[in-house]
Parts: sequence; C-alpha cells; structure tokens
Amino acid sequence: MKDIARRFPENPLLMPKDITPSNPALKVISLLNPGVFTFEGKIWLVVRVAESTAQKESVIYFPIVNEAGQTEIIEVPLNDPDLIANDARVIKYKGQDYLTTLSHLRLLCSEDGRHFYEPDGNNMLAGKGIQEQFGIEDCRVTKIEDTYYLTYTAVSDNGVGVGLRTTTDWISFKHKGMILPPHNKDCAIFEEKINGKFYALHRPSSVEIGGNYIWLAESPDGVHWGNHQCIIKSRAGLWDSTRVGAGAAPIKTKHGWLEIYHGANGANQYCLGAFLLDLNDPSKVLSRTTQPIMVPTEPYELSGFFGYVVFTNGHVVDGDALTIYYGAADEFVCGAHFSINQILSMLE
Ligand code: MAN
Repeated sequence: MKDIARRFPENPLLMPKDITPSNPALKVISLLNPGVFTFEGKIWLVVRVAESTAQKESVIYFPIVNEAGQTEIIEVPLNDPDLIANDARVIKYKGQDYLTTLSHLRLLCSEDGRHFYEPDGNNMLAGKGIQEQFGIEDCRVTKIEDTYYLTYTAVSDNGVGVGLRTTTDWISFKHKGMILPPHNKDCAIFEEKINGKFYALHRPSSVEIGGNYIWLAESPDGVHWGNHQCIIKSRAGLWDSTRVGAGAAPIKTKHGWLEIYHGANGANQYCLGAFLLDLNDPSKVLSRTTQPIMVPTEPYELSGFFGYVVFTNGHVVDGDALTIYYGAADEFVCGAHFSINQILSMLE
C-alpha cells in the first residue's frame, strides 16, 4: 500500500548499537517510540530504551526488578511447559505476565533534527517506585506555558497505567504519580487549555465489553482527570480493527485539532491515521481518515524486534510541515515528513 510519508533518507536515525546500556550487565535490545520537544534551540527526543541480556539458544532470559529495586535476570528453558512465549514483547511464566525487556527513557538532542546525540550529563529517566517496576515507556511531551508535561506508560505487576512527571529545566522533575490507572496508555495532553480546562487523549483497554479505544478527559490542573468520553473506536475490517491509540499532542489547525494516531489490526500490524476534533469542543469528532497515512513498507519497518510497526508519539510542526519521529519495527528510531494540508485532505 502506498502512503503519504516522506521518510528521511538517513533512516534509521538511531539503532540499538548507538546507545550505551544503563548497566554493563544489560544489552540494548531496541530503541523506540520517542517523545519530542524543543528546548534551548535544539530538537530533543525522549527515546524509549528497551534492555535485556544477550540471549542464548534453548533458554529465554528476561529482566525483572526485584523488591530491592535491582534488576534480576530470570532464566527459563524454552521447553518449560509453564512458559508461553509467542510474542517477542511479553511472556507468561507460571501464570504470571512479564515483559521480555525493561524500558527506561533517554534524552538525546540535535541541531538539525537528523543527527541526534546524548549531551554530557545525566540523560536517563528511569522507573521509580512500585508502579514503575517493569519500566517506563512511550513518553509524550506537552508544553503548556513554561512547564513540560511528560506522560508515559508505567508498567509493573500491578498493571499498565499512565504516569506523569513535569519539568521546566529538564534537570529536576516533579513526580506526579499515576494519573490514569491500569489498563491505560497512549496519553497525550493538549498543548493549550480549552475554556480554562486541560484536555488529554488516553487509551484505556476494556477486556470484555468494549475494546482498545481512544478517550478524551478533562482536568482543572493537569493531574486530576475526569469527564471521560470515548471518541475513537477500532473499526472492523480496516487497518485499525483491533486497537487505536493517540500519538503526540493534537496539532491546532484552523479546521480543528488534528491528531495523528496508531491503529493495529488482528495481526498486530501498526499503521498511522488521523482524525480531527472540534476546536472548541474536542469531544466532537469532525472527521477521520479511512486509509492510513503511513504504512510499514521499508525493510527497517517490516523487520526488527517486532516487525510491521510504525508508531509515533512525537513530532515538530513548522507551518504546513509536520516532521514525525517514530519507532520502526519496535527497534529503530526514524523520521518522516508530512504536509498537514495533505493529511487534512484525506479526512472523510
Ligand atoms: C505491549 C507492548 C510492549 C510493552 C507492553 C507494556 O505488550 O507495547 O512493547 O512493553 O505493552 O506497555
């Protein structure tokens, strides 16, 4: 299928070998799904770094954080009858769910938006506390006034929810705790208040009735969220038939709030689409693309840690030019350009 993305010729911009592990006992398995912001004249990525140990034949190793807060490696023979390992991302062992990798976030910057590097100093944001014991992932960054809001997936054996940290200087962070409890992820706060209130998109998952849908919430302070409304559902028979989730903060256009989102089908193939929300009342969905705007097509999108994936949660807007940064095949960080007007013309 053809899409309307103009991929960077330099893709992939970042690969696992470009980043040093957080701990010499670990190996960087994949880099994915960066949040994006601009600060002090540079473009910054908040890259998710997923780590484990080097694997060997006939056993599976997976990292866990023990009660003392240290990373421990569990080893299980692949033929263990108590092991279910048919998804590269998650496994079940003795009835318990585990992640195959542990993720933290790493800050990288760039002068030109194409060549990213880790500046001197501490660039690591790691999970903290019992609700982040299995790591933190897929950070969205929203700037409102002088404060940056970081919403990210917080994983532990209690479940998968949305954590919030705020900062003004990217050196000190305020931990606001879990703002949306399990199961919830893909939370993006709008970059402006509407009628005095904060708004956010988020993605709870309902296991029996309902599904993996995008919801809208409002808040007086960016921390306490309520008045939840379901606004975008998966669509049977289409590329987004199984799950949908918001990308980065919606883009304000004169026609409405434009949101780039990901959708996956039953085969776990992830594409990007778009929808438009009313400027004054974002619970009103004005239109949505039937076709995806981006489909995995390049070798680095089709095969990797988890192939056939393009996933975005960060971008830079300059007039009509939208540059998205995205995770490809759950292993590489890439970039692509879009025209906002061309995306708007695909809305139905
Ligand atoms: C899914 C995937 C994984 C992720 C877990 C927890 O299984 O998105 O990459 O680690 O959810 O968020």
